[in-house]
Amino acid sequence: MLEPEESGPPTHETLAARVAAAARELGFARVGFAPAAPFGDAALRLRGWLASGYHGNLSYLAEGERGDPRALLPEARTVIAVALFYGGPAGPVALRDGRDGRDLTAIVARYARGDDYHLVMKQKLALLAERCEALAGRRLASRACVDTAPLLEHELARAAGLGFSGKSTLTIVPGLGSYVLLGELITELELTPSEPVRAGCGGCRACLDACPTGAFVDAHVLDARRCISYLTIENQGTIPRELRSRLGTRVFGCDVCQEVCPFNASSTPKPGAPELAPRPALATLDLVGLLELGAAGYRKLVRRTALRRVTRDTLARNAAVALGNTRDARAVPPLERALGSHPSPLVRAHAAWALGELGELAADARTALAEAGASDPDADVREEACSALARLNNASLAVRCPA
Ligand code: B12
Ligand code: SF4
Ligand code: SF4
Repeated sequence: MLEPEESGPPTHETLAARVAAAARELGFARVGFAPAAPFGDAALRLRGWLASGYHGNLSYLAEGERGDPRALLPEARTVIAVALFYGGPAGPVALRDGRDGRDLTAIVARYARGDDYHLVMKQKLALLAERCEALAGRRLASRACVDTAPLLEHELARAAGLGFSGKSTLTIVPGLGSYVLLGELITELELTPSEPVRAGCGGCRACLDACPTGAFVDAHVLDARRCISYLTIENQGTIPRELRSRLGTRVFGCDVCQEVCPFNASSTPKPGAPELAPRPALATLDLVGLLELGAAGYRKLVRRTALRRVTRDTLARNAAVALGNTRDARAVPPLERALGSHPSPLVRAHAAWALGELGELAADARTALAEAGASDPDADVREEACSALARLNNASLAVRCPA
């Protein structure tokens, strides 16, 4: 039997203050409350965005009623929106920009270097739900959401006063920046709504100009199909050729639009979630090791991390592209091995492209490319190998693909 913490029912405001304190104790850097009501404009904007095709293969974004939390919990009165900070102190690897490809280390986006935030967030939200019940002195219908539930999380964060929508489309929390992950506890508990944040980007447009793939159609509008996060994680097939060189050595996600954001520039220590702190294995991941990762190594690497979302072949495909972007001769032998013997045609095709990208450094790989161009069982691999060979030979062919 649950007991209230004091006799006499607390006001919605007192309860809100107590819930906020409980959330902070659980490690959330910020918490806010929004009435569980439809969003209106935001749902309309989402429909326009989908109609433009910017979502690519993310068809789940068109499913469900993302603009009303009550579609997920009919009894809902309040959405408790929370932010988990993961920016933490960043070492040289964490800050390095891979576009110049200075070594053979892969870049994994910051949010994915520690434990999988879905697991961390869900666990903390479950504890928060228990604390809410203890504070209310009764059972409460509630639903914990992070990322995967059909909800516009930026809108909820804004409505609950956590932050504002940056031109990067990301939620920026004043005093914390954008290196936060969002979660929600939809509850039947009535809590006084939080004040919205009155701030914005002003005249800044650093993220729009810095994006390596030119993924922003406009301020606040992203073409997901061009975003490196989409290309390296959501897209399990071929990475469009014209975008590959823009990936640098990023193999899982991208942080450029956050690295340049002035709201992330402060070095004041912030209340980060220890579970999201970088694991050494992910902060300094070797590209050759990733290309040649075996089944057991893959399981060990991705266990309880966000990398679980992608297959071993997708990681190897990304590693092949990244090796092609290193401009480093040490990338040639592993790429040649992958071209000759990787079981996945997707990986072989991207390895062929990468050898072509290495130019003169990969001169010794001409024979391997010609062989693949002539006899690989997969038509895409043959095509990529011939195209890479033509680039290596600069059209004056020493070794040719068959006509
Ligand atoms: C699909 C998705 C992606 C897609 C598309 C991203 C996008 N911007 O739409 C891809 C795979 C590209 C992606 C990438 C990343 N993602 Co993501 N993603 C999502 C997801 C699941 C849905 C987002 C969505 O609904 N997109 C559809 C578009 C239309 O919605 P929207 O961006 O919210 O657009 C609104 C605004 O732009 C606004 N708007 C439009 N015009 C205007 C004009 C003005 C003036 C204003 C104020 C607003 C405004 O209206 C739209 C509707 O409300 C959310 C989780 C969730 N359930 O919400 C996480 C989420 C947004 N992702 C997250 C993260 C961390 C990332 C990455 C940083 C990961 C990485 N390091 O690689 C990148 C960042 C890229 C970027 N600049 O957005 C976090 C963001 C945390 C934060 N601080 O904001 C979220 C919230 C997940 C989470 N639970 O924490 N993501
Ligand atoms: S995450 Fe990278 S690729 Fe995606 S919008 Fe931001 S800067 Fe561009
Ligand atoms: S970089 Fe500038 S424009 Fe982009 S989100 Fe940050 S403040 Fe806004």
